Amino acid sequence: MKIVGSYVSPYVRKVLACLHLKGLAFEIDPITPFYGNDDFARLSPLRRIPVLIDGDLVLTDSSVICAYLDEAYPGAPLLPADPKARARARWLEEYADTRLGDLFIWGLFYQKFVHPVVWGEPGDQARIDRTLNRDLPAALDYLEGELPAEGWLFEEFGLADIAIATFFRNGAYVDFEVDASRWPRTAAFVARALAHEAFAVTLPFERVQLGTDPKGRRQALLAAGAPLTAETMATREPRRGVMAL
Ligand SMILES: N[C@@H](CCC(=O)N[C@@H](CS)C(=O)NCC(=O)O)C(=O)O
Repeated sequence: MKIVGSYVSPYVRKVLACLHLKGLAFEIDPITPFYGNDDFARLSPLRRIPVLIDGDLVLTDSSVICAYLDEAYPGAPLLPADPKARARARWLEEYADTRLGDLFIWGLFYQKFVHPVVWGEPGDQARIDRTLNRDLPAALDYLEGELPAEGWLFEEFGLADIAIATFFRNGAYVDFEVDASRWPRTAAFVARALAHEAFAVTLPFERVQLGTDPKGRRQALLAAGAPLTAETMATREPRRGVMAL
């Protein structure tokens, strides 16, 4: 099985955590989506990461990938068994992918980190302010009412926990911390979930990915033990994405 996409992407991290829970081995081509070549564009029509390649099957979109993994590799289920609980888990996954993705990635991480690095110009400060002052607090109010005081959303640690927690690591990369006095459950849940082994195993590779320049990155990741593919779909020059940015 192959994964295409940077260790630092929250959607890639989500898929890697699910692969870890399932005990599935994989190789990874950890590219940033804006630096994908024509082969990447053919595999991922929206030029987004993650991409999963399993034999002759190519999937793009973390939710589709995780659903496939759960159906094709039934050990260690990612969703609870009860239909109502499953539906609620899917909703929380969808909420995280869409709303938390919009806030943490496009509102903060992209503006504060990716945009300056990739395009060499500052991100949208008005959007950062709106995210921090208005939209993210509203999302945290919602999560505070949904997340458990202890343990996980459902009996076992699974997809819904992963889908939510992954975004907070990108938040931390741009200095966002949950205010524990205002959102105590959320702050404790995020700390607990991100400390889970499924997230801990890829953290060293994230640090390498963030701490090295593109020229030395593959070598540094290999030296750290990352299971890299032999070939990469990375290019030197960035290209604008297919979607809004
Ligand atoms: N719904 C998709 C979202 C994936 C996504 O937005 N990935 C980002 C990286 S974190 C990306 O590839 N962005 C490039 C772009 O949109 O041009 C999923 O769940 O996989």
